Amino acid sequence: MTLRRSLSFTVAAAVLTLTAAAAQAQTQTVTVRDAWVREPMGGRNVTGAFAIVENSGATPRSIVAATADVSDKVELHEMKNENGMMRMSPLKKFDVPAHGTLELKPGSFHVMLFDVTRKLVAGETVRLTLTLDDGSTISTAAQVRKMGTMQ
Ligand SMILES: [Cu+2]
Repeated sequence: MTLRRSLSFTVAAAVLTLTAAAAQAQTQTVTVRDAWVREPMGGRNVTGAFAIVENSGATPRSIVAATADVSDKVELHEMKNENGMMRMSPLKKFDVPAHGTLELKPGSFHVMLFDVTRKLVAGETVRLTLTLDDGSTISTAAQVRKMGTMQ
């Protein structure tokens, strides 16, 4: 009797653990890869961060904020060609479609870092954290690269 009771407790605990794991896996459908930061030009302290964001889930998600360990002023930006002029404007969010990809890249959507607190040299890494609309965050190491090197 005692053995049977302890067995059923064990099974219940295992089921709870599995349920928790499944719930966690469900919230982690958005992943970030190939994150990089452009080495600031000419000693400036402003630069852009880029990455590929993938959503393997059935729910559209959006990125609503970003932070970096080298800047206290980080904005979500879009660069667009307007009448032959490249213009940047801040956005409130980036959409990551269900079963889709959002590419943050030069000349398009990007994360803008202002007042960068230290000199960034190619090869170093910056910690970049994206906040999703469900409140979860994704932290990634973004490699500093010189402009024009896309490897
Ligand atoms: Cu920008």
